[in-house]
Amino acid sequence: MWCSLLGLIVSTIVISVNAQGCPGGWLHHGSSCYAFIDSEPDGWLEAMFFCSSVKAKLVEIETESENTFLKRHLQAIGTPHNSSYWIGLSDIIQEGTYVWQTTQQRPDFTDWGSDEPNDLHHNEDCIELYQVKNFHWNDVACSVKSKFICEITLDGDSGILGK
Ligand SMILES: [Ca+2]
Ligand SMILES: [Ca+2]
Ligand SMILES: [Ca+2]
Repeated sequence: MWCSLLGLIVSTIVISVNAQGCPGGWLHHGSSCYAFIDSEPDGWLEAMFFCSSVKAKLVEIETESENTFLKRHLQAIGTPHNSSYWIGLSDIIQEGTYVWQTTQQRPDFTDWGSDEPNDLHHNEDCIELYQVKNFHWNDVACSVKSKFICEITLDGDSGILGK
């Protein structure tokens, strides 16, 4: 299933780029394009590898504007109760130090849910947007199955669109 999903997305990228410079099916906001992937990989790392395989990254949310855009979209599409979406933030390397995957920078902006991050059972190192918490950020075990969001930055960081 993963192969066919990958093939579908790669072919979509190859055949169409929309007016804002995003691949077909990706949403544009600011200087990035976003794909909301409903398939649930076996964990945060696999979601990250999937985004890499389409020359994107697991979404990294630098600003309130970007965060609001993502949350509004998730609220608008009416995701099922209890659903969640991986983002590219973790404290895998050092407990309590949250860094974005591609830059290893600590976030300037955060949107934690109430009582989060709580590192429940000392086993929550990967971050999701959690429907139960109105898509505020939550740390959870990295092995959990979640949906995820890939981001391509149009300034050329992710490289997909020809710079
Ligand atoms: Ca971003
Ligand atoms: Ca943790
Ligand atoms: Ca938590």
